[in-house]
Amino acid sequence: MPTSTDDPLPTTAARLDPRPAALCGLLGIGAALAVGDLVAGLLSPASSPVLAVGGQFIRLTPEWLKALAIATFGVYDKLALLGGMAVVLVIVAVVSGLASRRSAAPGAIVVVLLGVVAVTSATAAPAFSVADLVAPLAALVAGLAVWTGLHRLAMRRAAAIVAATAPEGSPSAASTDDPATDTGSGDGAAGRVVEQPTVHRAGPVGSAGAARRRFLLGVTGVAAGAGAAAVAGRWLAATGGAEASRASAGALPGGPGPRVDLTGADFAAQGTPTWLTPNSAFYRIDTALQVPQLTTRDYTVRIHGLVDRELRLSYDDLRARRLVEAPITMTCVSNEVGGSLISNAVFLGVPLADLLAEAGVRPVAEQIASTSADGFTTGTPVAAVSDGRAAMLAVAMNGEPLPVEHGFPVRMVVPGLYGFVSGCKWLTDMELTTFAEFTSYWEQRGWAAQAPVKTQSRVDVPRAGSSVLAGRVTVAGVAWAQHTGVARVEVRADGGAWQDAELARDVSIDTWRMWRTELDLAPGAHRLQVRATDRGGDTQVATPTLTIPDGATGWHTVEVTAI
Ligand SMILES: Nc1nc2c(c(=O)[nH]1)N[C@H]1C(S)=C(S)[C@@H](COP(=O)(O)O)O[C@H]1N2
Ligand SMILES: [Mo]
Repeated sequence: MPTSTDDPLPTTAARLDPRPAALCGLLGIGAALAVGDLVAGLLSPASSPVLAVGGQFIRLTPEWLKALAIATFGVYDKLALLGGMAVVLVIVAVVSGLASRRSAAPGAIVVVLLGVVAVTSATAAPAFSVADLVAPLAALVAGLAVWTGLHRLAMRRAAAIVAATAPEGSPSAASTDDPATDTGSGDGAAGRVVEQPTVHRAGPVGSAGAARRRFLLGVTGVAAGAGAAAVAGRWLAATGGAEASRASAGALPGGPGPRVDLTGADFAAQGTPTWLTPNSAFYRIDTALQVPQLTTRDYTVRIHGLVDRELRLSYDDLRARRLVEAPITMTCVSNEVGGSLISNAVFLGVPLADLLAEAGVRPVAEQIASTSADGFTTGTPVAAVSDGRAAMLAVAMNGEPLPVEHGFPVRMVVPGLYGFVSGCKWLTDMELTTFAEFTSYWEQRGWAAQAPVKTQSRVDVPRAGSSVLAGRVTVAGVAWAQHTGVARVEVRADGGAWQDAELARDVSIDTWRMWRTELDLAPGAHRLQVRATDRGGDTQVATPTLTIPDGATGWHTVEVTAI
């Protein structure tokens, strides 16, 4: 430090108060994360240290905990994870600050350890590239710099306050304005004062004020800088080009909007969902903490492996091909009986059969191993996409380019298979392979390799736990037997006789089908149940089973009170 006022007092004996100590910890770690986010926003959004660690956490989470998280938080599971991480980080930051009241070392060690966790998480990401190390390393350097800098300012502040409040006559309380009494402190600064008595020099009270101000300045500066860096990083990540690319993806054939006759397809007026799910309400499930930001310009999908001719197709190549439009109900294997992880949309895309025929799939190929831009994988049976169903590489959903969070610019959709074995979003690679050769993301975690959607039905009204007026009560909901079709839905109260429900118009065997009926309910508590039968005559399985490994079974049962 060049001037004496910068370093007025020794800090060796000082001890930080808990509050400034905790503040240093919070700001050190906060600044690290903010710089990490900013650098990631500039280079590659998914390399943000928070997202990298969150992603690694998701990959390592045991199945039971993941199932519990989805059951508890549903589509907000990622928000819950980030919230949990924030709480843990705040605790770690405060504790490491409090552990550093005498020395900066404990906090510095914590910052380095967090940096190591971020770097190892980044390297463990399936789509890792060396550039993804820049953000966590920048975070580490920024964290260390801010931590040591603020800690030093806090120590000076503490030392200055000790000096200012020390009892009269103690060496450090001596006024440096009076060199004659300044015999005890013996530090370099005081020495210089002795040599230059004309220089204005604040006394301990004045220098405590200056040290306080400098710490305050440091704290506000770091807080403002970190806040700005975090906001800029988020903004850069969110405007990674995907939304802009989507906006200019080009007019869809036939103009906007799905061409499908919706008349009589639902009983929405009586409480079922609308037959078509608006994109904004379509359920969303994926492992991506940061939605991959792809653009149509840079997009290619490679089709290779057990084929005669490898294909590499750009977005324009795909758009120039024969496109088909089909309504398809998508379902998540994690959907509990009665759950809401099911939605229906009209998808537009290139028939998978066309692409596979052009590539020349070898007879030994059993499985399509699909990879997403973020490294997620699905494994789809070749047989299922070769039987004439509307399996496709979708480019549009409900008459709009695919929403970014639903896989823009290209995803796979296969009617009748759960999403985890068929619905690869942000699709960049398809390798024809065998079941023995390839194990998909969820199969590695104990889920099935093959998973056709199980026939299911759900009561939407009356809601479970609700009260209804005794007498004739409207009961309505949805049923699905994808790629077979719903032939019949039956409802009963209190384990009594099954009663046929009225079915809405059948638009496609690949979509859900709405139903409604009326039941006579006397005052009191009632258990309502529903079951569906498919066109092959198979009635949905009564035995309740877990969602893992290949989808829940059982009859949706709701308890209501008639009053
Ligand atoms: N890239 C990627 N694709 C993915 C997933 C994922 O985690 N990452 N999840 C799959 C699962 S489990 C389901 S149920 C569907 C959900 O598709 P949606 O979010 O468009 O409803 O996407 C599938 N495709
Ligand atoms: Mo899923």
